Amino acid sequence: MFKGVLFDLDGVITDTAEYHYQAWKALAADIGITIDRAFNEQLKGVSRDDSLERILVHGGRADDFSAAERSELATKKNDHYLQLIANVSPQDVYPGILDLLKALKTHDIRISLASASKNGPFLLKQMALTSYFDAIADPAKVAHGKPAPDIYQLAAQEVALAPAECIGIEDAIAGIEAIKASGALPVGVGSPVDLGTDIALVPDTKSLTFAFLEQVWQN
Ligand code: B16
Ligand code: MG
Repeated sequence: MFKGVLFDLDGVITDTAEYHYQAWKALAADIGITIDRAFNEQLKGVSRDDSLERILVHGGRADDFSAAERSELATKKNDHYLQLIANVSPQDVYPGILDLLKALKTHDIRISLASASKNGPFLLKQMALTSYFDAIADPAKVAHGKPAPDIYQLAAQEVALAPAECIGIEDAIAGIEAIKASGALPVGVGSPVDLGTDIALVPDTKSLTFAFLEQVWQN
């Protein structure tokens, strides 16, 4: 039986992936770059600085900004994002997630957050979910962002488990790659087109039940 579940946040626990997209789209438009939802798939799970780099490369402007200007752009995006998430509440928790957290607690499974977002602790608090988490891995402490395994390794370590004893749940391809590289067992929320055909998938969080995770672990 698995001993821990390592949760991504944006796109798994709540729909903040949409707010990230809106904030990046507006920021990109300010500097003459157009991004669409297909391109946005490449930003999901990717750190703030790495997301900006991908947008600048996409718009052919990778050499146009100094480090200080990039930092300003990233701050501007985050300020906008913070406005968009200011009113996030327990009602914004995705269907099935609260029941899953409760079931994991009942079965003494450790719960750890493996989000790339520096806003993760704020969001858990807004959704009244903080007390369910035994640990929150701090993305500022890891050398490499997703798709590197670092944040999943740290999330497992923070609950005194090896990744191989854990299931990781993700909505983004960068995150699925990170889980695989860490040695944890991936479960994807999304489509085979976006996340691949070689892992367990659910179309949405309603299907993320404790029984489903047990079944995935046994297969
Ligand atoms: P922040 P996750 C990721 O969160 C988001 O998917 C990604 O879009 C975002 O750029 C990244 O967090 C950093 O977030 O700017 O708030 O620090 O999916 O790993 O929970
Ligand atoms: Mg995500």
